[in-house]
Amino acid sequence: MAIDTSACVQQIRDIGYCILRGHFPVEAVEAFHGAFGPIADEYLSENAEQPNRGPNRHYIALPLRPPLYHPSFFDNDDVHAIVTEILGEGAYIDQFASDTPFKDSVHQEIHSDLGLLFDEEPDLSHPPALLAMNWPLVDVTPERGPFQVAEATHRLPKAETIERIKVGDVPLKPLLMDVGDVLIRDPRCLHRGSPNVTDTPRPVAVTSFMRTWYTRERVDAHPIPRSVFDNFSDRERQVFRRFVIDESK
Ligand SMILES: O=C(O)CCC(=O)C(=O)O
Repeated sequence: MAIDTSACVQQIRDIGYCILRGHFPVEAVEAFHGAFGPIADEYLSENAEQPNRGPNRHYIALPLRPPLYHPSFFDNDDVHAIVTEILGEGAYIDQFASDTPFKDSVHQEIHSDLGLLFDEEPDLSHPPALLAMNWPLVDVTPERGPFQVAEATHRLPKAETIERIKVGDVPLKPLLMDVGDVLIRDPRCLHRGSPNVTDTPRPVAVTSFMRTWYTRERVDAHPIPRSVFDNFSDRERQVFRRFVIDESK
């Protein structure tokens, strides 16, 4: 189905996010999910007792190789159009990872995924320096710990708005998504992960598009195998240009 990318851009500006429904091929996302299982198992064999996103919730950096990598995720005309209209030409990716609440995860604190651009003006309202893109590897039901978002909070004073959310002045909306759906969001839009009460882990893929001038320390990114990078389109080479290349693979 054709996407009205200008409408998506407007939605991100107005409410902080948009969802492209049924946008990524289901088979590609299912193949990603199949490869994610063993990676998560290996990660958990060492880290299960040290959850890094709250109880039974893990952020796991991922290697960019098929089938975790698929061109429909990163060489996507609509995603590219939306990102470019908001962040300008030359936006690049600095992150490829996953967020997974497992059984018995709990509500996270309400938060933004981004520090301040200008410490001296914490409440300065400005356009986004980066956009996050998430796509679920399983259908996200109310029981599987949906991402909850407080719409239109991305340009409001953070501390005060978190208090308003806590007292129920601003609602938190659970985003129910199916495999193939794609969330593009301003990471300042206040949100939290909710509890997964099922035996089915709920991984979502995580990537971030950055304005050309914006950088942050990343210690978790896996180098991209040379053989994978060499098969990228020109646009993918451009977007992954700041990743380290592993020349041995
Ligand atoms: O995946 C989720 O439900 C939310 C994850 C999140 O916001 C975080 O860990 O910072």
